[in-house]
Amino acid sequence: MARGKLIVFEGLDRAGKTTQCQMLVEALKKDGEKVTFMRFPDRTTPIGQMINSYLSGESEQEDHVIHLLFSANRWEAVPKILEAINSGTTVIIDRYYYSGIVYSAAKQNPSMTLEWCRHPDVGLPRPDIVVFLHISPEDAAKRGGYGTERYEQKAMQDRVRELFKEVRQSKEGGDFNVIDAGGSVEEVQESIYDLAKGLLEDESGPLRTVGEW
Ligand code: NYM
Repeated sequence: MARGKLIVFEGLDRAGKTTQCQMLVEALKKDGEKVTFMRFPDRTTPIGQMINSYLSGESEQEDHVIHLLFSANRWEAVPKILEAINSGTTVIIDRYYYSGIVYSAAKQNPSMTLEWCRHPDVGLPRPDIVVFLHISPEDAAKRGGYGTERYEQKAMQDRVRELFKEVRQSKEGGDFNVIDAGGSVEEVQESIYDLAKGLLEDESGPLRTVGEW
């Protein structure tokens, strides 16, 4: 039996990741593919609840601590991810460690470089592809401004945008497929669907792990 694939969606807030992820899951299910959906942060676990409380502003956390909690929230899901993939189910994830490193590094805490931030995630399952939904600041603004959670302010988003660029130029940058998210929901969906179908038809070697930069 062929293993399932690991597909990650990334992008800035307001890029439409969640909508597109869910549409892809539905479309692939309709085709008879075995697919499962996950998202990070997974706010349902005890660690996820601490993250949720931090993001909503109900609690404070030291910068390194919250960073490590986000990473721990991914590590606690690894057995589930591997189990699905090994049983032939494709896993589609809304945000992964790339968000983990860019949002933390965007805080500009002097000791939290991209490299430092990335370290706790080394060894995680490495996605077969990353679907990066690219949205211009103008299009993001047209989508009605940001929400009220921590990190959803313009200056932070601008830094996140720059840091995502750095990640896309890194050693694992080749995993990224940049999709213009400025079009209609249907247009964007079509490009993503084609990309995913291509991947599902591909023979793939063993699942890789996230390596050191
Ligand atoms: N976020 C997300 C992080 O700061 N670190 C992480 O590791 C992850 C996965 O959480 N603004 C941030 C990015 C978002 C926020 O995500 C909540 P969402 O997809 O809006 O629930």
